[in-house]
Amino acid sequence: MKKFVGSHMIYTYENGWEYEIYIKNDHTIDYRIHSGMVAGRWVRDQEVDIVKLIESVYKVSWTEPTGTDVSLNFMPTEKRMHGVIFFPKWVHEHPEITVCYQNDYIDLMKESREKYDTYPKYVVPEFADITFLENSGVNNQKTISIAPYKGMTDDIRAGKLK
Ligand code: FER
Repeated sequence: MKKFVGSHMIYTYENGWEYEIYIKNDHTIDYRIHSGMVAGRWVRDQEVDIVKLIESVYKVSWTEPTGTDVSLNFMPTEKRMHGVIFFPKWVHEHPEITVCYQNDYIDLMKESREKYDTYPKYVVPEFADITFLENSGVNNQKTISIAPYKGMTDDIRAGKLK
């Protein structure tokens, strides 16, 4: 796990959705969503389960306050990952409610998951190419500290956002 913790990655799913994740420590992630159904959503200090499956293959799994479940398998040496996202019906129907800095809207997420429908879930299983990979250390508060904007991932890849 030592090598994986601290990883800051950007990846593009085969459906075109672009995501960014920072493995903050062995049980916490920060992330930003740059394109796709919930583009603009960003989250810090999400509790997750992280395991090393075999050499260079890591699994990150968690459930969101929205009720969305996520399980991601990273293969950094191959620059590939595979993710499965299990969206409650309501997130698929009202994605805009979840597009925010979630840390400031936890109560709204919890109210919405009770108010709207959960089933049937919308399952999105996709491979992705990792387009940026860097280790920014453990518990770095600066790695993911501002809202996503158009062109941000290009700036990160160009080293302009340090
Ligand atoms: C990812 C897929 C989904 C990811 C986060 C999510 C950080 C979260 C989705 C949601 O809460 O809506 O690859 O990486």
